[in-house]
Amino acid sequence: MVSEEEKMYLGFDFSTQQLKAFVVDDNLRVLFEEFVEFDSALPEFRTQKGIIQSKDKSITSPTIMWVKAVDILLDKLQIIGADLGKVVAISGSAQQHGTVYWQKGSEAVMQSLDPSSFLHTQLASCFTVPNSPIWMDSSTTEYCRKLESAVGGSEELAKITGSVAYERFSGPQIAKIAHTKKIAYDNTERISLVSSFGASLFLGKYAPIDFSDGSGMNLLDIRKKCWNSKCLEACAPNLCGKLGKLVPSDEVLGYINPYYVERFAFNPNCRVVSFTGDNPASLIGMCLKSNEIAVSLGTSDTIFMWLEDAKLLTEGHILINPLQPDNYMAMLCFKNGSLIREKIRNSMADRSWEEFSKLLERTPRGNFGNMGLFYDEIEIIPRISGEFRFDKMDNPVKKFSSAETEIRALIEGQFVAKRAHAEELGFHIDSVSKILATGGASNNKAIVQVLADVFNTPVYTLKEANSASLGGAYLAKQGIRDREKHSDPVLYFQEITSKVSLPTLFCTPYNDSKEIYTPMVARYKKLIKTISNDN
Ligand code: ADP
Ligand code: XUL
Repeated sequence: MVSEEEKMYLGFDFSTQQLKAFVVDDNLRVLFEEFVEFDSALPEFRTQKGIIQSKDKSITSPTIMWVKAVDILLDKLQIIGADLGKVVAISGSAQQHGTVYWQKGSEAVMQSLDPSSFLHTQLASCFTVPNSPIWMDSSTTEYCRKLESAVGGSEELAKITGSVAYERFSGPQIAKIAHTKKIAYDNTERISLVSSFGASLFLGKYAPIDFSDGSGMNLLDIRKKCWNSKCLEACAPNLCGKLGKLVPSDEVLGYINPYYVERFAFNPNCRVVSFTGDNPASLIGMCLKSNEIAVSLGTSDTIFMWLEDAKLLTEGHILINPLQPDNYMAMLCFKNGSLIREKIRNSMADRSWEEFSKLLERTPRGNFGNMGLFYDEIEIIPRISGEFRFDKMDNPVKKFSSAETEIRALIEGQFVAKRAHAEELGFHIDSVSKILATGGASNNKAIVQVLADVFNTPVYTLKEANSASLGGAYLAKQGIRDREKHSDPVLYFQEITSKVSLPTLFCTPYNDSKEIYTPMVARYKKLIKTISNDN
């Protein structure tokens, strides 16, 4: 038995570029954190930023690379002194939408793992599709249209699933696999999301898909909380059996697989709680309140907020809420986040964030009217790719005159777009609004200052920028609560997070922000229409 004071909870995040883990104590204070960066720690998979882009433009990640990272990460946690025997529950998060295809018989392999050998050698032949399609892929447009027409149009699909069809969503991705890799699909016994795949590894059985991450598939009826048969049929044959059942995001799935008990000295009573998507997990890790909007600046940039009711969106997504399954969360995702910031940093600021920040701070708010929109990959909202620069008269220009103008144009353009689309989602700025920022770039004060200015709203940050893995650790504790005693999940969550440090004010908008950026948001809306028409 682990005593109350010694209890620990472990949260993972299978993100695009790395696998991360947080160990917290019973008061949810962080004790240990570790990560395995795919490109540098696992160079044999030849990923760039965790992904493989093939000639036909499809974007995948090697499934077995994620498996290999698990063994390495647990070793690293032990090396830094984490006593995994004190972990009473595990949960986690993962990049959303990506799919994993398990070969027939894989569950039996997971149940008879040999602790003296690595996980990845034993699971090497478990995946019928060795490279998992991930959220950055946008090669499934034809399957999106087919899905929408099968249910009576895009609006009807949004009514059922919370989103119109999106290329990266799992339904269209599965449809592409079923169509282009028929034998592999037929040999697939179970399809997991990256989150339920992560849970399966620890459980030693196929873990069910949870409501929140399941909402990112274009397959789940977000009101009835079950698979929609029309959507399943439109995507692939025999899909229901391959997806398995759905569970609330905080469901206890079972005990940890004995492999980890023997190999890493986990307690055999350690429980595995459902994993969920990284954005729902961030909502948990940030303890998001109703007057707050979260802006996550990771590989992708996302915006999300808590919603009591599901509303109909023509852009963006409604997901079932991970803490209270009768509530929802609204989300917008932008593909061109950190990677385009890094690209421009590398070409304009000597590969240094410090230099990038200096140049950004050297230019005035509003950038003398220069505006830029940069999409290295086809953006999700709006569906555009390319680089677009405009002078103060909205005339297109080929190049800006200096590195600092280019850098400010990039950052202002990114946040102006976010504000424009967040307003369409129903976000209103008022005197009590607050932005909570998270993700890799939320440490960068110069970037976050622009976020505060563009939204004309104070931005708070948490001590921990990795809210998705932290959310995984919180979810572990939330999951194993006594459900009779704590029947209201939200009240219980408030109780257990009462000792977590509050977000601190990081950047306050300058007085002239409204005057500068409100017109810029209007300009963005106009420019984006012109660009879309020309594309
Ligand atoms: P993910 O969880 O999607 O892997 P993270 O939230 O860990 O992503 O963020 C990773 C990104 O954070 C990197 O791609 C990097 O560009 C960005 N980043 C890290 N430090 C900084 C910084 N000081 N300024 C701006 N961006 C940063
Ligand atoms: C959300 C999305 C990304 C991924 C990767 O819809 O596609 O945020 O979850 O982080």
